[in-house]
Amino acid sequence: MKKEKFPINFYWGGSIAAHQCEGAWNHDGKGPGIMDFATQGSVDTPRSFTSNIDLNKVYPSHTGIDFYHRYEEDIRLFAEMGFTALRISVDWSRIYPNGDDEYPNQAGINYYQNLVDCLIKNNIEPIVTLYHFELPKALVDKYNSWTDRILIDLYLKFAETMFEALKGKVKYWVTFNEMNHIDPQTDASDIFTYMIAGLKYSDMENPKQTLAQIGYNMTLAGVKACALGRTIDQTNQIGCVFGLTPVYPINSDPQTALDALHATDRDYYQIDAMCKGEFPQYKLKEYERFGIKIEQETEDLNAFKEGTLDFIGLNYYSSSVMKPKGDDHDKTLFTGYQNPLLEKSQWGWAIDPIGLRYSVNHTYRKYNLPIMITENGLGEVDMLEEDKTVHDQYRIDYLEKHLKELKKCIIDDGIPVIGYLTWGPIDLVSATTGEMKKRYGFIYVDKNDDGSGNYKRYRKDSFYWYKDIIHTRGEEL
Ligand code: BGP
Repeated sequence: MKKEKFPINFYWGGSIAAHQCEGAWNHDGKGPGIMDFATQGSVDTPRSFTSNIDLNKVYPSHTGIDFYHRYEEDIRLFAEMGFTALRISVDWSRIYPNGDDEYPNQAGINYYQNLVDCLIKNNIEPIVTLYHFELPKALVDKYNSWTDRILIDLYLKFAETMFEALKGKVKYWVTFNEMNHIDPQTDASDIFTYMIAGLKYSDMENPKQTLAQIGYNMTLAGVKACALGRTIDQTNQIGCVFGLTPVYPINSDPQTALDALHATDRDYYQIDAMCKGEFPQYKLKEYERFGIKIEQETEDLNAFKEGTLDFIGLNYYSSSVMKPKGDDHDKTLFTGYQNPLLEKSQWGWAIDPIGLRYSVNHTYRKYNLPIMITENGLGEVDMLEEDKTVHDQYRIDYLEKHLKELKKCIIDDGIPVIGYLTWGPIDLVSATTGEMKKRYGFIYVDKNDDGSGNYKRYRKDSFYWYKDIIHTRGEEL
C-alpha cells in the first residue's frame, strides 16, 4: 500500500528567538532588553534577574550563539536540510532601544531586513514573531511594564515599524509568543512573569490583579496588532503563538476531571479573546469572584471584534496531570505534576507524543483555524565526539513519534496543520534555565556554559534524519 505524505505546501523548518541566539546584546544601537539581565541557571538553580549588569555573573543573552554575525552560515545549513520556513523574532530593543523612542534605530531595521532577505534567497519562508520575551528594559523601569496601557501603543508603534519595514517580504506574522503562561490562577514562578513582562512574581504586591491586567493589556495589543497588520498589507497572515500543555485527570473522580478541564482552559482564554471577537465573559466572571478588577475601555470592544487571528501557532512539548486537591506530591516547576505513565526528559518534561494530537484536535475543534506547530522538541545533553559527530538518536526518536501523531492529525483527523517548526533547530540558550547544555538542535554549536567553545557549527545525526523527512515529506512516518 502506498504511504501517505505530508501536504505539498506544508512548511518544514524550525523556530528560534532573538534573545536566545543573536548575542551582540549592545551592538549597533540595541538597547538593553529584559532578558539581558537574566543570569545563567540550571535544572536545580533558577535563573536570577538583576537590576543592573553584575560583572561577576554570566548573562547568556549577551553572546547567545552569535547568530547576529553568523546567520548566513546558519541559514545555509537550514537550507541544506531543505527548510521551507524559519520562525525568527524581532528584538524590540534593537528597533526602539528604550521602547518609547521617537524614531527607530535604522541599524536594527537593516539587520532584520538583511536576515529576511537571506532567508528568501535560500527559499525559506520567514515567519516573524514580534514579541518573544523581548521587551526593552526601560519600559519596565519607566511604566512598570504591561500594567500600563501605554505599552499597548508603544508595542503597536514598534509593530507598525516592522510591518512596514518587511512589507512584501514577510507574509506570516506572530504577535506574541506564549503570553498564556501568566494567568492569575496559575502558580506563577518568577521565570514566567519575568520572561513575559520583565517583572518578578515574588515582588508583586497583588499578583492576581497585576497578572490579570497584564494578560488583558497584552491580549488587547495582540488583537490591535492583527488589525493593523492587515491594514498595512491585506495579504498578511497574522497569528499568535501559545504554549499548550494539556492537563489530564489522574483518576476518574469527576471533581479532578473538572479541575483538569479548568487547568487546560487557562491556556485558552486569550485564544478565545483573539478568535471569538470579545474578551470572554467566563474570565471576567472569574476575576469578579476573586475580587480582580481590570481596567477596560469601551473602544476595546471593537478592537476585539476587528482583530481576530488568521492562524494559531501551537508550541507543544509536554502534558501534565491534575491530582485531587491537597496532593502536591511530585510537582515540577515547569510542567505541573508528573504523569506516572510517561517517561520524562532530563529536565523533567514528560514525553507525550499523543498529547500533541490531543492538543491539535482540541484547539482546532474550538476555533476551526489553520494551526501551525511553532515549537516542538527535546532538550538534551549532547556529546560532541572526537570526529565532530553527535549521535542524538534520542532526539530523532522524540521528533519521529511526535511527527507520526501530527501526520494523523492531518490525514486521519482532517485538520489543516500548515507547518511543523522544531524548537531550536540549532543549539541555543535555554529560556527557562539559561543553559547551553540543554540542547535542541540538529546543528551542534560549540559553546559551553563555562564559557569555553569556539562557536563552530557541526551537523548532528538528526540533521540528516530531518533532511530526509523533509525530502520525502514524511512518507515513511
Ligand atoms: C518555549 C519558549 C522558547 C523555548 C522553549 C524551550 O516555551 O517559547 O523560547 O526556549 O520553550 O524551553 P527551554 O529553552 O527552557 O528548554
